[in-house]
Amino acid sequence: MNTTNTRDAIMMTRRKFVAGAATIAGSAALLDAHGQVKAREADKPRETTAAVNKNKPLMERIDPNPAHPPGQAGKDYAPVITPNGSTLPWKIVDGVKVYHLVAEPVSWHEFAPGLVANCWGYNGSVHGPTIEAVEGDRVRIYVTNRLPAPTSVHWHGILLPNGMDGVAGLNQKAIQPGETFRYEFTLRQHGTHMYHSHHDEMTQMAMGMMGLFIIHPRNPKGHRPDRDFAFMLSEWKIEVGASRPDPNEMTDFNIFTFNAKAFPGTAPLVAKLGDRVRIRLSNLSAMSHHPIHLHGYQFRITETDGGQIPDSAQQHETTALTQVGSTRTFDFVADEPGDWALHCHMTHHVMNQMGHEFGNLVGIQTQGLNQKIRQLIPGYMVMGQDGMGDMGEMGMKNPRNSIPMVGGEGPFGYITMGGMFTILKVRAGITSYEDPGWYKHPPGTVAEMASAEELRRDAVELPKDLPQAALFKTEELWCGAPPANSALLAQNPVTARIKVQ
Ligand SMILES: [Cu+2]
Repeated sequence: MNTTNTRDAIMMTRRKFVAGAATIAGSAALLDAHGQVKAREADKPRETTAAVNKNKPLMERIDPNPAHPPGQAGKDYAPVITPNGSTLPWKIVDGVKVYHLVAEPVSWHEFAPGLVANCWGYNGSVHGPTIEAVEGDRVRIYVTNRLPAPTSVHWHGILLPNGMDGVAGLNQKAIQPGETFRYEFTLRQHGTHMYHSHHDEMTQMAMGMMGLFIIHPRNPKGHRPDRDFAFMLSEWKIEVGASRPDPNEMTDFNIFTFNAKAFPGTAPLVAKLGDRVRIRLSNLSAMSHHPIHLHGYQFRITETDGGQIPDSAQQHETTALTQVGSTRTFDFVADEPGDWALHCHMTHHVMNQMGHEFGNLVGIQTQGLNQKIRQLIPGYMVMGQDGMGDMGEMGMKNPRNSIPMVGGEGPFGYITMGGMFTILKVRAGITSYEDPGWYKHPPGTVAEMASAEELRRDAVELPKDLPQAALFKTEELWCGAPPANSALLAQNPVTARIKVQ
């Protein structure tokens, strides 16, 4: 399409629009019913555009919302970061940003070291790459179907003509295997949005078919973020040892992910001290809402996928509840250095596969139980008597293709978290955003075991019946040597009695 002609067409449309609006406003004034007036006004641009577009071939029809020149990274916006993910490349053809998504099976997506599965995604990744654009951009997105099943793509939360909305059967034909469809629209909003399959959603979304769609403002108000992180939250059922997610699961999910990764597979978020940080959360889980909690900071939720929240209405929070099918964006200044947890506060969402199917043994004294059960089940291992925190670090051999309930090594021992968990690393004096390693705390700023002298000084009375857990922590139950740095064992006189049962 010739640029000059387009501009003329747009100008013509605007004139007609203004004229049409005046006519409608005039007739609207005669109407009593406010609702009718509103309905008429909502119809205006479409009627006007329809008139302009009448008898024009499809490719020459104009959008009611004229496009701006394509927004440029660095000039018009600071690119968003998708931890553990990527941004979909595009090219510009005649002023239109052209993208190409390929819906396809993705072999052996790794959720965390030790757990891989055959999923479905886009362009070889699970979830699909992030689509990034600028308000006012005209976008043309080709979708090629390499799946063994029909599919379609819905642009979730994005304002667009009805025929581009992507609900197979309702707004378009399903894209059959081997076919390529074209979606094209002008972005009339900015914010954090999503895309996902809208054909056999239950199956296709459970297999991973979703991604982020970030639209930057054309004329941003205030400061741009220095670090702009975007997450897709999702949940999966992958039976221990299975090689595919189970789309039929309705309630009992066992893998919870940030950008399709479970801790310790999640990348840390690195910021320099003083950076303005934005975190965008979007949730396309099958069934769960996720209250995502950031340690060490207060923040303001600045927008949802329904738009910007006026300054006066922004609440200060430490947790952003992101319900299914929606997004939440929050901003803060990273002014406190350290390694800060960022995680879902549903406690079962910060665990991995193997926390689900055990009897409750908390509080049960289990000494000798291994031997008895092993007479019936060779290799049986008792676990859970002190909670599940030890499970990851026991060093037990996991079943094939599975990850322990929790876990990753931290600077002070095992981090008893899994699933939707990652770490915001705020550092002074860093020159790159590479993982800076663990935070080095200034001396005297780490919680540690109280000394006898301190307890005496502050007259802290200890209960008489302190747990003697070390009595029961035999080598066998620790599945190897007891942890050398256990404060309990180091302090407890029963250390010498630890033995193999
Ligand atoms: Cu959650």
